[in-house]
Amino acid sequence: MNRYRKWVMCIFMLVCVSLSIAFGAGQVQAAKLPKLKVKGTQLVNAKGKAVQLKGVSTHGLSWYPEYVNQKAFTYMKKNWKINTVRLAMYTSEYNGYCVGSAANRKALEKRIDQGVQYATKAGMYVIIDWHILSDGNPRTYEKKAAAFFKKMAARYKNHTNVLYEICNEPNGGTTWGTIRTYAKKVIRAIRSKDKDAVILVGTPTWSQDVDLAAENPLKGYKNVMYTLHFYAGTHGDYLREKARAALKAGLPLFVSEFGISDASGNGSLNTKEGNKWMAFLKKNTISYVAWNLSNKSESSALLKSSVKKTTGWKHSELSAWGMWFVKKTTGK
Ligand code: IDC
Repeated sequence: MNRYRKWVMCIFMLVCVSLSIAFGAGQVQAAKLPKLKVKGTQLVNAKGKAVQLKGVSTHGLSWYPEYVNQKAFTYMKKNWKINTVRLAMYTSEYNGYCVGSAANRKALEKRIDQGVQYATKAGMYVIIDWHILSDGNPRTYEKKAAAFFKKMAARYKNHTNVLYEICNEPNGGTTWGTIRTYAKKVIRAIRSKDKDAVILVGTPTWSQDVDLAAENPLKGYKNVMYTLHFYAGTHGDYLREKARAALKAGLPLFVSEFGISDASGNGSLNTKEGNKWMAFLKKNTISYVAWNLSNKSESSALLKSSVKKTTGWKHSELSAWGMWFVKKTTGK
């Protein structure tokens, strides 16, 4: 009898231990993706090994909120083999954060929070993108940006998987000097709450003039990278030359948005130039994020416009761009 009891106790304890390990490990896996940092021009993990993030950007969070859902993120991680989602929050266009009501701002912050939680649960990195566009100068809403990022950094300082992109695409003649001034303010706001999260800084001319940023990069801050955006239908070798020059000067680059349509997000796809870009990114281990997860009737949408599903897409439900991109990430 005594012996029998001992065995029962033993088995009971074994079950408890394995359950807690399984549960604990699950949580660790979700909440604790390896922290990233920047070393030289390269994004690396804690051991200093080069990391290349591969991801998808949402369309505007106000335009296409339905794709911010757990199943979509988990599905893309598993089936598209990507590890990053970018949450594109427009500041000025269509119910943007800086032009809508307080209720709209609250709704956007809630969507970001959901997006971060879904990405975390799916085991993905997540970029919070302050998507300036028609407001070409990031200083237009500088105070709002600093307050926003301070709030986000306080909220997510313990998330090892959150990156901050502080100005999508400065344009309209905004100089690197102006962007640099803006960046210092916003980086300070983030660093007051989070000492080391990776921060992505936009560059002049819709995040193309990385060579100009390389001439006078931000100094005294760690884990800062500079964004390079390209659309292969419009941008070819001359832009890769700028990137090469920037890398040579020691500037860490991150492709937080790209497509193979033309720069309007529409028009025909240039797969030949797209292939050249992918080879370039691979060679230099540069992270990349594809524009955009939606079924909008435009060639830069990853889904066919007839497809209403918000997850579980079959291959045939992807647009030509979606098929091309998923082939790149899966190798199939
Ligand atoms: C485009 C969207 C389009 C939307 C427009 C708003 O694809 O549906 O109507 O913005 O102005 C960028 C921008 C990105 C653009 C995209 C395509 O970061 O917001 O999205 N693009 O034009 N830079 C280069 C191309």
